[in-house]
Amino acid sequence: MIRGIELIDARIDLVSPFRTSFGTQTYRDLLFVRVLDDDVEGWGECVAMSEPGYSSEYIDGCRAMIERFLLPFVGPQTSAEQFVERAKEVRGNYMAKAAVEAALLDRQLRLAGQSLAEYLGATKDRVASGVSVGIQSSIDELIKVVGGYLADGYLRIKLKIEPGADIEQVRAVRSTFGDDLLLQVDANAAYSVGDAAHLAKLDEFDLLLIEQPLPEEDVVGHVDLARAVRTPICLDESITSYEVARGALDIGACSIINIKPGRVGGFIESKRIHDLCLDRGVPVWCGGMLETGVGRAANLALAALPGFTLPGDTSASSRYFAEDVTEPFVLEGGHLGVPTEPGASRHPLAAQLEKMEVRRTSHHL
Ligand code: OSB
Ligand code: MG
Repeated sequence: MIRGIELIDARIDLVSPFRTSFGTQTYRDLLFVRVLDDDVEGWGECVAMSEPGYSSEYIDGCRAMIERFLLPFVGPQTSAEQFVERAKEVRGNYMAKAAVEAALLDRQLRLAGQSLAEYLGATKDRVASGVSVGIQSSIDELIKVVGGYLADGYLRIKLKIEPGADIEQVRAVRSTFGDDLLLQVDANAAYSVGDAAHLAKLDEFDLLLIEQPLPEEDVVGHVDLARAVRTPICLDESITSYEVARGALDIGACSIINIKPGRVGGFIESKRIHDLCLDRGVPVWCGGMLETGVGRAANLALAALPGFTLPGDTSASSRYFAEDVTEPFVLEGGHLGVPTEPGASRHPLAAQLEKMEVRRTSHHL
């Protein structure tokens, strides 16, 4: 029986600043949902960032959303599936919902002795890891950073780009590391449709995809762009649900989808999007939000589904943190192992969490 829920705020330093077209992160504010049951506990990680730069959600807003509107949906025996149904009356707020869903899933799967991978229908026991490389201060620095990740064994490189830091950066990485390197770019919505001719200059570099070149709301703009460039368009920010995914594919806004559970309201919705894409032969890959091991464990289970045919942003703990809040995820031959233990999340190590914790609020049912 669920007795209560805790919301835990913490902060963890990143090993190096992470610069994107929407800002620079040097640390990660964290929000965990901890469901307290008689026998087990369930953990979920909220992936919202401190500020609403990637999407409209942000950590403090998610905490308020969860406390005021989502916790009332959780009773002593509420399953993740029931929570998802009940939470439909709250619009949007995907990352807040996903954090509660993950904690409930973790609780019920631990009670049932089942792993999230098995629950979702995973077919792989390890997943290929890519790495997302922030915008660097110079091309020399970029080459050094990419070279370091390749030496670590990462199987795919994603370069963050923005106007003024795009074509020459990609050219340098392609010419330094060769044509066999799996390479893609992510603009985080930094361009407009008028930049189509500029973005078409990326075509000569044989990228796997261009991720979210235009604003989240400009799904239709991506249709025009997709016709003007040869490189496949992949959507991240725009895809907030199964319905948006279906519509975007129907109109030709993208030919690849980055699935992030937080962005679409959870793992149950992620699985629906995966199944749709698998059915249509559309490749998907698992994105990331600089998660700790708590959320990374669940992402790896998702990435083990058969439709995840491209390497994801599921990097090892050491790419982000000197010390993860959980036992670290370690790269082995360019892959991360898919957790097989019962549950959805890897739980924090008490001593680690203690060092990072900022505050904790308890809610009794
Ligand atoms: O757009 O994919 C993104 C990180 C934070 C917010 C948005 C994005 C990212 C990344 C890094 O690209 C993914 C990761 O390594 O977790
Ligand atoms: Mg992205």
